[in-house]
Amino acid sequence: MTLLESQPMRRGALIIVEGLDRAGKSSQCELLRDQLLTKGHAVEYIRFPDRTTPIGKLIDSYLRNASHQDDHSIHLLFSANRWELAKHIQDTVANGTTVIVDRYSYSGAVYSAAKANPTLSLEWAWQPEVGLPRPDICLFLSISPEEAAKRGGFGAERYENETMQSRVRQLFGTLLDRQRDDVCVIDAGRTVDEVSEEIVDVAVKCISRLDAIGPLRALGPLEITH
Ligand code: FDM
Ligand code: MG
Repeated sequence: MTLLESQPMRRGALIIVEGLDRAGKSSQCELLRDQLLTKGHAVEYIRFPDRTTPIGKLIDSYLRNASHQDDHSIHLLFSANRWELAKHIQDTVANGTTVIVDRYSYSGAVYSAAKANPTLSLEWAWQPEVGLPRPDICLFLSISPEEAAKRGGFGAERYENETMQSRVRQLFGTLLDRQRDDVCVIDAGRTVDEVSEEIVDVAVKCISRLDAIGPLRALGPLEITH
């Protein structure tokens, strides 16, 4: 038996980082990537929306308030922006690389549902996510409104206002409750190093559990809790 036959390739993990604006997602994703690389893991870091694709450019223009879109239409574009990378994520993970993703379906469903459009419920918003690669773990960076306020004012993009942010906070709670198995809530109100240490620890444990999880799974429909 050759070495290759005796040691089948282990897949990478799909690790999602979610949270409200100013929770420190992007900095923590970069720290996690660097730490995993140092530990010898192959890692790729992806952010959604991916503003570089043709669909991503439409999203970018919408977020900068440079264009208008119907709520359902922009919602489906955000989802399409994930679908256009789905195969790449599957292949990358299958080739042994861990993929860290900054925002995913949870942001997708929650931000759209937070608009309180009567024909755009959380359930409606989740539907186009069904079948996308399912995260092995979703790290939710939790931050209080007080701590968020301390971290400076809002930016100039769409959704960066108090009304949206408080609805987003509430809906994240609802959604994460329904996806409990895959979610790990991280107190992001601590120092960057403290938060990073916990995130790396959870990520490493997730990677070591991959054999038990088996192949990459697909996102299912929202669980009905009422
Ligand atoms: N956002 C992000 C959505 O509304 N739907 C989505 O599917 C995703 C991935 O886009 F306000 C929102 C969340 C945020 C904005 O994200 C841009 P960043 O991470 O703040 O750049
Ligand atoms: Mg932002």
